[in-house]
Amino acid sequence: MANERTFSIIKPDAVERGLIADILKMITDSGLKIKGMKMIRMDRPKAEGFYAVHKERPFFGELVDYMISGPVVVSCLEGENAIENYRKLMGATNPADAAEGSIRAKYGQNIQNNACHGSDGPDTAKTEVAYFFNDDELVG
Ligand code: 3AN
Repeated sequence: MANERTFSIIKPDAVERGLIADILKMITDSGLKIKGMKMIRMDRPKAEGFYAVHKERPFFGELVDYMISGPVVVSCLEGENAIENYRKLMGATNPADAAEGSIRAKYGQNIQNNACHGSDGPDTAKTEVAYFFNDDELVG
């Protein structure tokens, strides 16, 4: 599999608990390379746009409230099979179901406050990277 890019968010609950460095270490130790990274605080329209696919879900409002509740670290990650490898490293959406040693098993608190986001396929990866980064910010 050729080099691939994916998009990651270290979510507000993890930033708040001082876990940025721990999570980034797990990411880089796994072999993924950081192409671009920044700390931002999303406003409501930005978060609503990002999670637009979940608009009809009952948890949408709370999810958006949570994602704008504090700063997040967004990054573009690159590596062989990056999308699938990062999904594996994160573990299942619900930390209670996440494989031992995964980011969500270690640091997730519940199905909403689950520490991190990673793109779920090539199309979303492209869209999500472009939603947060200009080409000249992907310098790594
Ligand atoms: P993933 O982030 O593993 O791809 P998605 O895309 O199904 O999972 O969900 C997006 C985000 O919505 C999750 N990361 C989580 O924060 C939140 N979420 C998903 N399912 C629920 C749920 N049943 N209740 C509350 N929040 C949820």
